[in-house]
Amino acid sequence: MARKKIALIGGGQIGGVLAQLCALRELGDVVMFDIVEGLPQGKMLDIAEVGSVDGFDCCLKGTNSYEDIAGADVVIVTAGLPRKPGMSRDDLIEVNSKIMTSVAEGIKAHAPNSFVIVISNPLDAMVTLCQKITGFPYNRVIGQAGVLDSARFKTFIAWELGVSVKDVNAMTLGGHGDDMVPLVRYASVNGIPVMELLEKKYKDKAKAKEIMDAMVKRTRGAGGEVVALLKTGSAFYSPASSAICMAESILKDQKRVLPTCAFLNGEFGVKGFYVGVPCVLGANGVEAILEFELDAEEQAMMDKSVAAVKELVGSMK
Ligand code: A3D
Repeated sequence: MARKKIALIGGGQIGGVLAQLCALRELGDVVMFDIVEGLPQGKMLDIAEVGSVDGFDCCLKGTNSYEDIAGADVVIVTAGLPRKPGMSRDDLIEVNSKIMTSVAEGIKAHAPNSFVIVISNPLDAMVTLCQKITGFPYNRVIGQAGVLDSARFKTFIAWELGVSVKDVNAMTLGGHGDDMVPLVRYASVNGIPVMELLEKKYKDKAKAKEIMDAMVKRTRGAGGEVVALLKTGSAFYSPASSAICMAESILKDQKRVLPTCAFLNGEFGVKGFYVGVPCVLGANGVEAILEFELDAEEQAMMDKSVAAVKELVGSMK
């Protein structure tokens, strides 16, 4: 049986970590495409040369030609500019739309049967554009945002409560912007509601709410917090790990339930837009969208987030 093949479009900061993670986890053979000559070739050579140290068997190839992505099972797109301090993700829309247009055409022509995971920002708009241009079915074109936003939320909860992050469960929904919806009601430590634990810790409901509000705010601004510290780009380790988790679920048919930027057809009251919701990811890409009742406050936050996504998508020329 042939090995799986993963194509990475964009060989920058995130692309490099994606390639290394694919190799370390032996997810399949990897080809990295970038328009800069030498960059993908150099990065892939660098990673390939530690196969004996890390103990992985896979072929790693860097390329400037789309022909090399032929036969890819999964394509992960990071081509595009990242934010600089003071920029919002939406400021990238004009330049990254042009890049995404050429990328999607390349994928359509050379990897027509692939599953595509988009990471380029502004995420919700770039996934929409990628699907439109490739014309691939919606279950095969998704975006990574929610796995990372949720992971950030979980991290802050774990730090606050002094527990292992492995025992924290929490999720964000909505668009990948400042209006994303961290779901406080469902945040738990091994099933114990986080709000209950905060109220026990502080013996004060108002204080517990204040602490949770601060974690929600930090989650919403977490990407910007990293950008402000790095000054030269945005987060790259964490988005790479998050996308690999989604790719692995598809490649290995794990059917993990992951917050995914997926096309909605009425779910959560949204029709015709890509928005972050919990999805079952397996061999058929998005195999199911797990819909559940939002309370009035959550629905209002979701509506606000979706309105921002609609405005963003509408602003694409
Ligand atoms: P960076 O290190 O600049 O890498 C981008 C790469 O894209 C560079 O190597 C470019 O040469 C390449 N590129 C540019 N144009 C093309 C093209 N037409 N075809 C192929 N490659 C091209 O950025 P990065 O890796 O840090 O970030 C990549 C993208 O991910 C940016 O848009 C970020 O804003 C975005 N990002 C998303 C998240 C999410 O969670 C959604 C998180 C962090 C960053």
